[in-house]
Amino acid sequence: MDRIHLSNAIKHEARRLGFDPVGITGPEPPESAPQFLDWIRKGYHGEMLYLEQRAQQRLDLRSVFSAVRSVVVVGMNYAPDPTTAPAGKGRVSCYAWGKDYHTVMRSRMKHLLARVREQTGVSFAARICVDTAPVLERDLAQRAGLGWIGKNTCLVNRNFGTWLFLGVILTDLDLPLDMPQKDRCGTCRKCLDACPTGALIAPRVLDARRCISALTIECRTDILDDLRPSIGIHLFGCDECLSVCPWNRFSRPTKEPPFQPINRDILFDPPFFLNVGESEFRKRFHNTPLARAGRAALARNAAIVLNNLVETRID
Ligand code: B12
Ligand code: SF4
Repeated sequence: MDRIHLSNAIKHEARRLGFDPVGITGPEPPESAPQFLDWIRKGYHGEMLYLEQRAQQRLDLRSVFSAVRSVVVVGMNYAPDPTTAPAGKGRVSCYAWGKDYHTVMRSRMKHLLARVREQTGVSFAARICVDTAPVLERDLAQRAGLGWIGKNTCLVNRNFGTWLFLGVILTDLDLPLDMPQKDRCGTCRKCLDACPTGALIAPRVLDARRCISALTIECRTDILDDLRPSIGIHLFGCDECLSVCPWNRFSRPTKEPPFQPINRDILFDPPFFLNVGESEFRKRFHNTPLARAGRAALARNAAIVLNNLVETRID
């Protein structure tokens, strides 16, 4: 089978499995290597030391998969449906309303590889990455033509806006490459203005030490007093710099069953997270993104949100 037919078969099968957009890029070092190294040097990664420790690997895909010749990048729509959004005084980022995207995407990508091998009869080696390997997924997605890097640092797509999960398959296949898309942010700066903590310190530069997503999900220690009021009602993650993006007007709510809201009765309820015991928390949030942060972090966040609700009298 020639490389064009093989790439068409991969893309066709990927779309059949719910991935859209899909694109292919080469194994060259990331275009944004200088931005990434500068970001680490300035300490913007904060407590996420793994980003610093494995920084060199992020600049060389061969250090992750030595045989790599092409990279297939897939996206999956997780746009929220306002009509099924949980109700309550707190907020949980919509990426965390359903099942953990890491497991959903990984199992679908495994399925994709099995189907392509079976259908084409071509044998090839591959490594799947969904946040699980030191690769710059947004850089690869941008190069593979899935969209452009918005000023909020997220990959933005004309049809799906900001609501895309990304997955990467490193393969030893030599596939035809897709063209990158042009930057369509123009003069807009809505995302920079929307960030409650001023974490987007310049277009495409996020100081994660101030980002509500990093503070409420990754931070295992105390959250500094001066940042607590700006956390507002965010119990877990933050969508402020995503939801204001004008390109979301073209998005459609995801139909993927695993991304439909679960635990809707308590997901936005700060007192629930303050009081819930470990076994109830595990039972409800097993295999969801909230399990990553754990009950203690959610209780800390809930205390901050409850205090903010009292201080600002948000009803
Ligand atoms: C660490 C991490 C975080 C950290 C730091 C985020 C950050 N902006 O650096 C925190 C915890 C804050 C975070 C938050 C979120 N994350 Co996160 N996160 C990651 C992770 C694991 C690594 C990212 C990383 O390497 N950061 C270092 C910075 C410097 O790199 P970067 O974010 O990729 O940014 C690049 C661009 O900005 C680019 N760049 C800068 N200027 C320019 C200019 C040009 C011309 C070009 C081409 C590129 C470019 O250079 C950077 C380096 O390559 C990735 C998975 C992965 N392995 O890539 C997921 C990932 C980026 N996260 C994701 C998501 C969904 C989120 C949240 C939306 C979740 C939420 N709602 O709370 C928020 C979004 C916040 C935001 N504005 O970024 C998705 C993003 C999907 C997308 N469409 O972009 C990813 C890809 C996971 C996935 N597999 O889907 N995340
Ligand atoms: S809100 Fe505006 S500046 Fe930010 S990513 Fe979207 S289009 Fe770009």
